Amino acid sequence: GRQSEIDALRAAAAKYDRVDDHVPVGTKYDVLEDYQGSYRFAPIEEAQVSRAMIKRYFTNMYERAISDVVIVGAGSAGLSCAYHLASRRPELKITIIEASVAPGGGAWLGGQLMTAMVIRKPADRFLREIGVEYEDEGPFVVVKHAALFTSTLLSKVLALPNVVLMNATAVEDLIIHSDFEGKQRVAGVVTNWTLVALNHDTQSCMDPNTITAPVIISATGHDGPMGAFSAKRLVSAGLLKELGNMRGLDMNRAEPAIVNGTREVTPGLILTGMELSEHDGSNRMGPTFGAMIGSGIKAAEEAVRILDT
Ligand code: AHZ
Repeated sequence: GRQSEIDALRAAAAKYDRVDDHVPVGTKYDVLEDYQGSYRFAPIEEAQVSRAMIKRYFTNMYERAISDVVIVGAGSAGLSCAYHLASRRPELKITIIEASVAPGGGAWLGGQLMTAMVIRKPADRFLREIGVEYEDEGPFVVVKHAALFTSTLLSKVLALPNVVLMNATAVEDLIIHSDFEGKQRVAGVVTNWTLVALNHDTQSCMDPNTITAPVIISATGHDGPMGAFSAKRLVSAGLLKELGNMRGLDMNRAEPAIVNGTREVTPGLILTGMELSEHDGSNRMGPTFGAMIGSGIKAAEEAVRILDT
């Protein structure tokens, strides 16, 4: 009857996330998907667009100020870790902080700006899990474009309801607490919008923000303008004597060293991906990505072990 018609119209109107009082509840939107020149959109107010974004962004910031796991860096290792952890533990609040506007790190290309991506077995199992096609070359597989791997993985990670990704946001420092015996533990990260972080030398102090979590997983890559962030901070904070520094390229040594070495390097902080090579002084592998997947999965399992004990 009339009441169910009104309810249906209300439900339709609610989808537009209205600014209160502007569009009367029950308005039947005159939309038309027509590509012959009569295409008509549902009406909108500019403030509705602002509020739709602001409300969600700041709700995320508010809720994720206390997270279960923070992953720093959304490259191939960080994203593999996020997928493995978030898909298996839906109750965990997993927050990914990525300094760049574009998540994905170095995994948009294979090597030397070429497109194909090589992944050594047995890490090909992960490709089947996320549904990325490849060519089998015996000991390794080849994905036709690294962007196919990265975009698929990214879309799977972002579709998981327990994951929040804050990109264009840099981790500027670690929160380090001491217990009554003086034993130190990484207890969170200090964040700022990347454009603010880039301007610390040109502006007076622009203070950062914080996120606390029982487990921080750092996946910021090897040394570079931003890379190896947490490993370097452990040194300057006095928690690590010196960096091992990434060694020369040796694919057969590098990949197992990174996967098997992935661990909680200091209480509360797990290192994964190429950041670990700077901490441990292990070799680089160049453009072969199986170790980033394996290390990300190992980091996820380490996080579960810490959270469950
Ligand atoms: O933007 C960085 C990138 O997306 C991000 N990042 C770095 N510092 C950050 C900070 N706060 C927030 N302070 C930060 N985000 O971390 C991401 C690192 O991704 P990556 O692709 O550089 O590292 P990865 O370890 O995931 O993958 C390494 C891939 C490599 S390098 C290599 C070699 O040189 O031989 N071989 C492989 C497979």
